Amino acid sequence: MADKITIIGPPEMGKTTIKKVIFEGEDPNDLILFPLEATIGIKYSVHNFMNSKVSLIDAPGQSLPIILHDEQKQVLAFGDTSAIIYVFDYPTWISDSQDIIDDVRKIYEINKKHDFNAKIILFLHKIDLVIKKKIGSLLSLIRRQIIKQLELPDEIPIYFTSLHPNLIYTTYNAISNTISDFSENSSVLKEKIKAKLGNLSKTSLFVTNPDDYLIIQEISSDFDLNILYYLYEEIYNKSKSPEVLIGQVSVVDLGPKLFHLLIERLNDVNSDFKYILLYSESLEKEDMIKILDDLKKDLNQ
Ligand SMILES: Nc1nc2c(ncn2[C@@H]2O[C@H](COP(=O)(O)OP(=O)(O)O)[C@@H](O)[C@H]2O)c(=O)[nH]1
Ligand SMILES: [Mg+2]
Repeated sequence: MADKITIIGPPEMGKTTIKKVIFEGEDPNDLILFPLEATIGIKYSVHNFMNSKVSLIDAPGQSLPIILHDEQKQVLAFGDTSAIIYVFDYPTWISDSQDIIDDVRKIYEINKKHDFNAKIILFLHKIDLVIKKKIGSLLSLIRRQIIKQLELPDEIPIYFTSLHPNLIYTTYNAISNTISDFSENSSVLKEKIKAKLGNLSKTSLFVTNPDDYLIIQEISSDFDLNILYYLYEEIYNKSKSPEVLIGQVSVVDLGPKLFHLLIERLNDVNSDFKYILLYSESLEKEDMIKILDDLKKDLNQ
């Protein structure tokens, strides 16, 4: 059975572009140069993604107010969905944050009222438009603002996304995290990685799939989020030719900080995965090798 995901939000936020790039393999550069026509009518499509079948609903922005007020349309758009992804962009958050908050609250109420039991997930999109120097701290601040203004009883996951080539992993990561909650293989790996990272410091682990999508990202609790966005760029470049680096710890210079990096193959353990990348500011080479060794052994059992 396909997992049904609804992508919704105001017009011009990037919903259809996300769908085209992530699920239909279109080149994001082409779509930024030649933007898509506005979506007219609710669009249904079915895709294969990470061993899951995903059925997508791309709702046109113009229809959002109608859906939010019409019960029948709500059942069409949100009934049986595993997840509702609400997309809004950075410029709109800056200029019209109250409208965004009102929409999300409304979706939350609808989901409760009809017992749809969908996960509500927020994508703050186009973060390439954020001034790069401040990106990490600014996004942490925005996350706190959103949570505070929403005043909801449950915490809603917020992902910061972009289709800019250097940041495209943010979008793959957000989508695959949403979907991997339904995919058994990657949730097992995610739990194992989480357990490994539990007591480590300033360390992060990433896993890619055979299509070079970043499908798992786990970071230790003290990891500097400012660095995360530089790391995406780094991973994007490394993933083009990782073979030379496999199995040996190298040093990566990320602005003010130096990291140790270890890449290992993971497709010998499970063909859903390709590489695992371990970045650490604190670990020694031997420890890094041991961590990935243990993790692979653990997965082999
Ligand atoms: N800067 C920037 N522009 C984007 C990004 N994603 C989409 N866009 C642009 O946003 C505009 C609206 O995109 P579209 O997918 O049609 O929006 P929709 O109405 O929400 O479906 C287009 O001009 C896209 O090229 C992004 O990550 N960064
Ligand atoms: Mg659209």
